[in-house]
Amino acid sequence: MLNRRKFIKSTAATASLFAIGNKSASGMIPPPDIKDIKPIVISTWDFGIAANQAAWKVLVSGGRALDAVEKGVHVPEADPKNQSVGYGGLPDRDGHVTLDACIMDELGNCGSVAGLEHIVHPISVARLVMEKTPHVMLVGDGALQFALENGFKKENLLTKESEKAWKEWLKTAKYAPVMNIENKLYDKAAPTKLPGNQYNHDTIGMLAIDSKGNISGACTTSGMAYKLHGRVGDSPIIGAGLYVDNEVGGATSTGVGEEVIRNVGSFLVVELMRQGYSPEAACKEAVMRIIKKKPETAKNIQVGFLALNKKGEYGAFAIQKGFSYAVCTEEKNDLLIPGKSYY
Ligand code: SD4
Repeated sequence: MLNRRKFIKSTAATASLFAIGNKSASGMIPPPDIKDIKPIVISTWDFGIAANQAAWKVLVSGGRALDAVEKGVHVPEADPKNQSVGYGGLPDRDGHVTLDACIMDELGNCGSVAGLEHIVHPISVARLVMEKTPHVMLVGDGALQFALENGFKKENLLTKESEKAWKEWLKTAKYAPVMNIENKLYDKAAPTKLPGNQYNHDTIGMLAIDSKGNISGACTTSGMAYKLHGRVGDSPIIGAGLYVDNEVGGATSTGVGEEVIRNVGSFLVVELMRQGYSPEAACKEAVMRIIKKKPETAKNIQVGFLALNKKGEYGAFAIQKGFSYAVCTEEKNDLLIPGKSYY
């Protein structure tokens, strides 16, 4: 039971969170004045810097946030050095590179693919699912068939480096994710020198606001390295790895997808922002749900959330230290910010 002191403290905290949100009597957050709207793009991890630059080109020329996030995440998807997204991603335990991605626009439209093989840009397949079908999600062979029917080229996504790392991992075949390896991975000149079982996971989640004030988001990954064939993480699941509500803002996640799915993480972050939480406070609360439910598990895993509200305010929070995100605006280009963390 709450004692009086704790109650006063939590009431005060709630009040200040509501003050941040500036809600109207109807409970809705009033939209910002159109003249205050400035384009912005944010994304997870170090590789977000290059991805944001590509997205920014679209935003600065008056393009739609949806196009910006698609173009933005194409950068890590096509980069063979990035072993956690798209081409060059680390395979599952059977040697298949299987990709998960989803995209969501300002109208609440969304599309997703999971367990997609042989296609360098799963995000664009997800967008086509959104735009050309009455469905939200296609998986596995069906997603591949749909991609091929729509002109995508079948390619081998397993690079020599990733194959070598997988073969190294097969020697012990021990699935032991090591947290905080994510942001070290990308910059490594010779990543295969890391012991195979140290490859963890890493995802790009991107959120953007365009000059009309509309928000869209994208999330794409090769998922957990050496996962069971058929395993799907949070990244292609709307509400878990990504959620956008144009009245409120957007959120995305990275880290151990199972915990994000269990807590419907990104939807939770957006709903907390709707209630008046700042982006960082909303991300922190979502992280705290994971920690409260499974404190022992949480000690050894990483989950990070990144959020952007309708006013262009952003924030992040992760379980462990080491999470970073990139921000690109008119004033700040390529800024990389360490996310705050519980530990
Ligand atoms: C997954 N959430 O497949 C993804 C992986 C990830 O940072 O985000 N890693 O569970």
